[in-house]
Amino acid sequence: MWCLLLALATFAPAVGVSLGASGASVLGLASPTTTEAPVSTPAPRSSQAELSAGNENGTSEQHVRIRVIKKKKIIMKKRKKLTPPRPPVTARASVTTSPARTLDLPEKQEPDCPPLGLESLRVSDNQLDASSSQSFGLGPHRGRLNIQSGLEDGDLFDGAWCAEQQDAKPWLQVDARHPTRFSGIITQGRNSIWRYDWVTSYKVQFSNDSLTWWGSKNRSSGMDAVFPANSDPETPVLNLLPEPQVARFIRLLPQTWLQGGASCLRAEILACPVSDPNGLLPEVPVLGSSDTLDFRHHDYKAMRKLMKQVNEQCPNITRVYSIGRSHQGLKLYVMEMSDQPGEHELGEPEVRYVAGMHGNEALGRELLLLLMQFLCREFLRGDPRVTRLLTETRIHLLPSMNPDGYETAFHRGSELVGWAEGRWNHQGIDLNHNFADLNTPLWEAEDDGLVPDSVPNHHLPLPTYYTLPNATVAPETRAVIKWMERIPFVLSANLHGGELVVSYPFDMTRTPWAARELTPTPDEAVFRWLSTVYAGTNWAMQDPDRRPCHSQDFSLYGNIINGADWHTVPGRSVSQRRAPGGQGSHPAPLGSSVCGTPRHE
Ligand SMILES: *[C@@H]1O[C@H](CO)[C@@H](O)[C@H](O)[C@H]1NC(C)=O
Ligand SMILES: *[C@@H]1O[C@H](CO)[C@@H](O)[C@H](O)[C@H]1NC(C)=O
Ligand SMILES: *[C@@H]1O[C@H](CO)[C@@H](O)[C@H](O)[C@H]1NC(C)=O
Ligand SMILES: *[C@@H]1O[C@H](CO)[C@@H](O)[C@H](O)[C@H]1NC(C)=O
Ligand SMILES: CC(=O)N[C@H]1CO[C@H](CO)[C@@H](O)[C@@H]1O
Ligand SMILES: [Zn+2]
Repeated sequence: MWCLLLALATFAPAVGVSLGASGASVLGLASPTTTEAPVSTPAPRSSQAELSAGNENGTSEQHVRIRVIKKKKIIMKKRKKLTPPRPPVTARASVTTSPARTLDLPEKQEPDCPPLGLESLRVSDNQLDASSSQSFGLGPHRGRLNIQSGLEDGDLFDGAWCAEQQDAKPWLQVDARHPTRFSGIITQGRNSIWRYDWVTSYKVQFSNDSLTWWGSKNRSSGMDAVFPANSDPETPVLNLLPEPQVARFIRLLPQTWLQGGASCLRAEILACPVSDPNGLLPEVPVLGSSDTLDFRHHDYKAMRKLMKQVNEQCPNITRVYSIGRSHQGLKLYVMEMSDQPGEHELGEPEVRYVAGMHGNEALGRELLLLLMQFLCREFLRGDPRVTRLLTETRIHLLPSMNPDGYETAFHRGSELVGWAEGRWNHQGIDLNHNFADLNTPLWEAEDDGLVPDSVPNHHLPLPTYYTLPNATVAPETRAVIKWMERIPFVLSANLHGGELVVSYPFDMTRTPWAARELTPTPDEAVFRWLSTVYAGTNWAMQDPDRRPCHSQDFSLYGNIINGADWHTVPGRSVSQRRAPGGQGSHPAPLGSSVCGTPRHE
């Protein structure tokens, strides 16, 4: 499932209009509704490790900022059962203080076959079948790893396949359509704000004709294998089959489930294509892309190497520099692309793209790596449009603002990482909410009639609390702020995972605590135009058949939205857009991403 999410924010042109202000991040004002930007949240998934860490310590509030993407009431309906009492919301509420995770990563589980594509939708709805379903919204087509519920339970977009309560022998079936070597199964429980449902054990059966079935046997006992499944709604649990089986159909047969709950699950099947010697079935379509672009995922070393290569290929228009280090000491590399690398030329607008502030959101990072390769290649080819872009602007690409988080998520693998692991920086801080709130002081000054005579409406200084040495500001955030102070950016974009939409400022509602409210900047028209240009030329956004990430259909509004009208986020990355104390820039987050972390797609 592909959810491109763009948050686009811009700045006031350095000259002229000042755009009102900036994204703001209230390092502290996090109201319960604002724990997460809907934008950037791939999915409310939580990993077991984190939940248990929290339970031990009673300090896991940060990990339970789960219910992103949704509205206020939802967030307030936190799952008490799993959540230790949450400390009162204080100035630090927006900061997550997870028990410091080290980069000693659990062994990477290397399933031998790739996902069949329940999550990615390569497996279509009509390949999924079930013994029964509680409702259409809980049908077999919803039994896909990482799928999320809509706002309400009971609508068409529920968060799992659920068998009817009275179904004594429930099963979920996948028709791979071709002989396939099944090697493993990954399951999750039901994604819901209101209910707990998950399967605690299941059996697996196979068939070539959907009539005759055989089971996966336990090698030691010779009996049907019973696989241990989930113990919370979100953590993906992988079971490799004792013996991979070649068949066309596979069924998961829940044996036990959470008491008081129903047989609900979301799954991914690991499967390798096999050739069909009899040629009775249509050829297995070749996976992958015919595009010559390099679609691998790049970990830190590979990313650094690729940036170096681009620099070597296009020395005249590129420069690689670092704006600082992550908490764990990884450099935050930027690729600068312009005709005079290293120089600010008068009148040449400075633009920046930032990806990967949520470390586990992989797509933005890959898109920026592709963009730098594209600009280099097209420049060498003499493409006039690219040449003009490089001559008349100075572009800065930061593919990974949270490299520590990425490494964590990358090593775990996309199917098993869950939504939380690697999302925050190593200290547990959500970089997307870690910037200073510049909106509030500006709006207060406006209300007092002080703008623009006594208080400027751009180049706002950082609030004092934010500049104290003990302020909870991540090293990654500090690095980006310094960067913004050093370079007079006029436009910026952040790429996120989550929804497929361009979101533009403001991101914070002017009415305190309002969950959503149209909050335009003075440059509303410019932002709408920029966002529309992006959305209008984005192939995935223009695809009429695309499936929404959640239930909200942004295509009704041209795939763009005012951030605050979507979901207020004080202290969202959008705040980045505001160069604190810096140039009159309104950085714009431009997000792109996926409902999950793409790996095999
Ligand atoms: C297989 O059998 C062994 C011994 O009876 C048991 O411990 C194990 O849990 C079984 N595994 C599965 C997947 O059924
Ligand atoms: C199912 O089909 C596969 C591939 O055609 C074949 O190798 C396998 O033996 C069949 N299994 C059964 C039980 O018929
Ligand atoms: C870089 O610039 C130099 C000097 O202008 C020129 O000779 C060279 O061909 C350029 N190289 C590339 C790869 O454009
Ligand atoms: C941070 O330092 C300031 C002044 O040094 C102090 O007043 C404030 O209480 C400190 N804040 C925290 C959260 O420790
Ligand atoms: C307050 C508390 O219980 N802190 C504990 C949190 O967990 C770490 C690691 O398990 C312990 O070292 C702390 O003492
Ligand atoms: Zn994000």
